[in-house]
Order: sequence, then structure tokens, then C-alpha cells
Amino acid sequence: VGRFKIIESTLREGEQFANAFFDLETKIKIAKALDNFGVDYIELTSPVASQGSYDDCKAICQLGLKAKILTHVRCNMEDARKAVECGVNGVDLVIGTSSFLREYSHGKSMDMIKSTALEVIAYIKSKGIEVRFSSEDSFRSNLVDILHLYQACDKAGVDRVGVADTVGGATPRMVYDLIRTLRGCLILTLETHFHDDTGCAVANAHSALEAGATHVDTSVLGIGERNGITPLGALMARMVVTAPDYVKSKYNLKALKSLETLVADAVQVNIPFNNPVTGFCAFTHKAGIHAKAILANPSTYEIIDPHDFGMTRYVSINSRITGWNAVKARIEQLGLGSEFSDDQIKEVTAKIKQMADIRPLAIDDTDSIIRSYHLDLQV
Ligand code: HCA
Ligand code: CU
Repeated sequence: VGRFKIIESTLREGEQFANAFFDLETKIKIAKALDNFGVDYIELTSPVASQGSYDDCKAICQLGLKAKILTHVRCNMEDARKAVECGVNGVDLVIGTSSFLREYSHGKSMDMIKSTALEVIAYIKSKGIEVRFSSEDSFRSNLVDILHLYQACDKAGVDRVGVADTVGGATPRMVYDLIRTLRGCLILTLETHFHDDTGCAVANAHSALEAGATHVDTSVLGIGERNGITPLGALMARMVVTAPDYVKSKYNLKALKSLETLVADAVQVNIPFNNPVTGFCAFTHKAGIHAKAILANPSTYEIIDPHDFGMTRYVSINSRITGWNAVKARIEQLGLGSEFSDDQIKEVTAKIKQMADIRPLAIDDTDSIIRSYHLDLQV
């Protein structure tokens, strides 16, 4: 599970998000922010899509980023030539292998797919460029078919093969089984791509890594076709718990919030309230029982240390489920700690609860309950 690599696809899969329109300036900002975060690869929209996509791909290749630049094209010679022209470090080839896609999309047989794939791989390798071959809709493809295809690609010197849950229907167990099987057939460098239609994209990525996958595709906030793919931030949250040393040393976790804000603004959405790590309440503790324990030792109710991501925890006292230990902590924050006895804190807590039974309270409301109680103490 340890040493996985990220193929960041905000500028490819993410461009397939309903709201996405990235001009070159925005693409450059996002590419630099991803590079600063420490992703291994940045994947760009196919240069065949439009003239603008072609020009932007070239421009981003010339930025001299640490991350390797990939573009993502259909598995044919024409697309491959365009990709190579742009100066990318690698080309991600994709073709549908499920019967759905063979029948209703490109109409090719498995034999045709294989012979084209081998020709295209040989061409890209001859240019000294990295090449990956992926079968779209892998989980609804015939296992024997894709195994033979991957093995042929492997023999032809492909750098990675890719597995994609294009429709988001796979479960963590299905993922584990398929990745294990491929590893058992000596396919050693395995990229994985999970859509989130059934809410399993992060769990599936984790399961893939457990089974021996080496690369995971992500996008910032998970943006992509339909409801998107494995979100970079949620994967970081998952993996900082699973492999803390690797994740903390490799990725610039403190830059996550600003990266997400950049992309959220670019596509005009908000960071979801319940987003792992960066959602506004991700480190807010409310119930009195929780607050007491959190104040004594944060690990009691936090699996992730907010400071690893440059975030802060917040103990809410603005509700009827608060407790006097939490109120005491707030009183100390207000610099009034030495002026209240424990009994007085319990009394002011009762006042807060009384008020909170009547209406929702904001932090200012509870602060002023504390302050006016404090004033009354002095007369
Ligand atoms: C699509 C293509 C893809 C490709 C994934 C890959 C998918 O938009 O359908 O290259 O591995 O989800 O299958 O994003
Ligand atoms: Cu996809």
C-alpha cells in the first residue's frame, strides 16, 4: 500500500466536469499548484480535442515542472502522433474493451484492438516516451480478453497498464480481486481509475493499493465526467492514515486547501461542507462528551491531525449539547480563565444551554453570555 504514485487528472478528467472551462492561464495556475503539492504526473486533455487543447498542452509541457506531463488519447496512430508532437513525457492510451463500448462506441473487435495497441505502443516507445495502455470499462470487460491484451502490451514494452471503472459500479472487493489477478499474471505496474457514481471511488482506490496497484488517478475535489472520480484530498485523508510517513514526506499536505480553493473557484463550486479535511466542519467538535475528551487528548475523536494539513480544530460551545469543559476552554481562550471558578463555569454553561434551547446560537451569542455573566460577577 505504501509507495503509490498519483496521476492527477484535474486537467483531463476534470475538464469533463459539467462546469469546467479552463483557459490557458487557469490551466497553468492549476498545473503549478499540483506540482507544488507534489503529484507525480499531471494528465492533460487530448491535443486532438481542439486547437486550443493542442496549444495549451504544448505550453504546459514547456513550464519545466517537476511532475511528468501526460496527455490522454484514443489508441490510434493519428492521436499518438499528435500527442508526441506536443513534447509530453508520456502518453496515456485508452480504448473501450467492454462489449458495451465495442458494440455501441468504436465497433472494434478484440483482435483489432490488440494489433492497433501494439503498433501504437511501439511507435511511442520508439520516440523515447513513456506509454500507458488502459482498457476503458475494465470491470464490465471479459477478464480473459483483457488479460491477454495486457500481457501482449506488457511484452511490447508498455510502461503501465491501466484499469478503469468507467461507470463507477465496482465494489472494493471486485477491485481487490481484479488487481490481485492481474498482479498474479506478472503485470507489475498498474494504474487505476475509479468513478464515484456509487460513492466507492476512494474505497476502491484504497482497495486497489492493498491488492498491489501502483498508481491512482485523482482530480481535485473529484471533478470529472458525471459526479467524477477519486478526489485527491479524500485520497490523501485516507492514505495519511494508512501510510502516514510516506504521505507526509511526499506530499505538501498544507497546500491542499489552497489547491482545492483554486479549482473550486475555477469551476464555480464550493468545497463541500462535509469534505474530508477541508470541509468547514471537518474538525469541529460539538457534543460535550466529545469536547471534553478532545481537549484532554485530540486523538480520542480525531483520526487525522488537522495540523498536518495546516488546518485547525474547533470546539463548538454554541448548542444545548455542549458541556462545561468546552465552555471552560472557551473562557480561557477569551483570557478570563482566572476569573471563573468551576461552579461559575457550570452556571454560565446552564445559561448557554437555556438560550440554545430557544434558538440557534452563534459564537458571538455565547461569547456575550459569558461576558455579561462575567460583568455581573464584578458588581
Ligand atoms: C472516459 C475515459 C476514462 C479513461 C480512464 C483511463 C474512463 O472518459 O470514459 O484512461 O484509464 O473513465 O474510462 O476517463
Ligand atoms: Cu474517467
